[in-house]
Amino acid sequence: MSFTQFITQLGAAGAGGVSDYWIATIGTANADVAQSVTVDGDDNIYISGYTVQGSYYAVVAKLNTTGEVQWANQFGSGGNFFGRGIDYDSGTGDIVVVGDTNSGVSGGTYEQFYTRWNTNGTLDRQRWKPITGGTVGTDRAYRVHCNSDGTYAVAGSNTHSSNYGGVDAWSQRLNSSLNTTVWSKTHGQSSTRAEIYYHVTEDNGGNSIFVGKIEGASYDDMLISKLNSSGTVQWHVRFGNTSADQYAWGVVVDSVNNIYVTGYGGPAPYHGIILKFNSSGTLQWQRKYSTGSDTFIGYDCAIDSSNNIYMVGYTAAGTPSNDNLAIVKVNNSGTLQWARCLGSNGSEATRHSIVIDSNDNIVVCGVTDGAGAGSNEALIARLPSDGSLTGTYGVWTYEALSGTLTTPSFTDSGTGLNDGSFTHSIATTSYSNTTLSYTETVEYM
Ligand SMILES: [Ca+2]
Ligand SMILES: [Ca+2]
Ligand SMILES: [Ca+2]
Repeated sequence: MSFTQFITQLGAAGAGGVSDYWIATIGTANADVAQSVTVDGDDNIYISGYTVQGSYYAVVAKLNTTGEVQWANQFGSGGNFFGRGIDYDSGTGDIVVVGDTNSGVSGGTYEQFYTRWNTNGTLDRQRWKPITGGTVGTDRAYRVHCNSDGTYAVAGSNTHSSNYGGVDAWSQRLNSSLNTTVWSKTHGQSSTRAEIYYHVTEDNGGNSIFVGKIEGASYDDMLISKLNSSGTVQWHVRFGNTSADQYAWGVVVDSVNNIYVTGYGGPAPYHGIILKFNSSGTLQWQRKYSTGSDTFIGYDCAIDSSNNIYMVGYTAAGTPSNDNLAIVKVNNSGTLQWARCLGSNGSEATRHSIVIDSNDNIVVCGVTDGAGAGSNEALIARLPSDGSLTGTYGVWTYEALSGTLTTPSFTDSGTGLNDGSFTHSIATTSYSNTTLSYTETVEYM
């Protein structure tokens, strides 16, 4: 299989005749989706996601700082592979990608897989979690974080019969060889209600911070959990209200271990949510970003060297008047710095991911069906952190977004969670891995 890349440059060309800022699409005539983005020590960009070529295949790709693909791999065989979380391991200099697959799983359900890649695109190791007794459940791996001690934290969910009922939030650490669990925990209410961890990061004390959702009697709330390096729960917070759903999809910490959580909530039209907690789980401030009668959905977040927080998501506000990627920047005190909207005539609605590189540039990824080779395309953009370079570039409009940042009144209503061990084995696998060829078109605006 081969794919096509288009790069649209923003602003004036730099020393090498190319711009530091750009919007790129990568994909085939079928659906191609980017799920998560990270950067290495040289600010090269790596994305994980998937492509639909009959079955779903995981895709891992590297782009340089001017947006050109360096390599791309299609991973998987014998079933569907959803590439989801990606993170750069500064200890080994490798890239870790996790997701889930139904390959080799009876009953059409899903198990987690874990992979590690050298920065030159060589697959270093591939593992998966086979079924280990009990019922065949559906397990998901949404995000991975490479910890400072060389272990890997994975955020996900499981429906294993040894859990507390229904879907449970699943926290775990894998060892540095990706072949055994350091610890693995399931977190659930004593009911069939659903709990899920969508994201994980690490604070400066080696603790893991997991965020996601917890189902209530009528509505869902945001779930934020701190576990120490041994997997002992330090605290859980259930944040929201009883009149609408709230979900947490992004988490970062600052240099003094404050925790920032992003997501979205209802009632419709939905709005973005940004919360700040201290390291004890005590709320410092809470914000709601609304685009009026237009939906705003917040997902991932990132933090720059000045402790500004960037929330990425999508909104129906702005031009073109359909779903467009959106970024909201607030400072450490929760004051709005700017909001921007990046869109084409197609839809940019997906679970976007964001990272800030070593020069405080913004890198986002997601999807578009308004540009590129056809159907959905993976979307990657590198943008300046000062919000400049707004304008029209080919099919793209990058512009100021006029929304309001207010203070909502979400509260912690207590989680009632049980925390138990969820032991499982990890097996070596040999799924197919194919290096992809591509053609590149660069548009200078
Ligand atoms: Ca496509
Ligand atoms: Ca449950
Ligand atoms: Ca759009």
